[in-house]
Amino acid sequence: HNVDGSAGPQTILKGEYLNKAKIAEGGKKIRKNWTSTWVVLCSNQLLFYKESKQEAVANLKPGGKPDGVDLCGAVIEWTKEKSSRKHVIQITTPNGHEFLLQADHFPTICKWHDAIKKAVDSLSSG
Ligand code: I3P
Repeated sequence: HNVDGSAGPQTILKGEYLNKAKIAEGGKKIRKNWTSTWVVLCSNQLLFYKESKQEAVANLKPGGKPDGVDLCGAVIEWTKEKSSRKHVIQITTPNGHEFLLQADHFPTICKWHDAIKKAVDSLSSG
């Protein structure tokens, strides 16, 4: 296990609160529900926590795993069609899960878009 208590790979971008909505699961549209989520980017996955990672790790049940998205084969793109909100990115996984991430502060979401894209690209290039 890593020093932070997770067994996962290394952290690329440390936690920050972003607005998150899951809009499809397994290719099926689901009702959109925006929530503020503490997001952490690792080399191969994006992790979602309800509270800061420090609290989340403290509250995690033994053997429990945080909610997350596997970035292998994922597609990340800016979208203006999927929301009336500004500054929205969409992450689509090969198994048909679709997530939206949004921040009011444009540089914030830009930073996450670029970092996630980089992580996805480096996974596909081996
Ligand atoms: C949804 C809610 C979302 C909105 C969504 C609505 O209504 O207002 O905030 O998404 O629009 O359907 P409800 O709470 O009744 O489910 P945005 O904020 O991203 O626009 P949508 O159906 O056009 O996705």
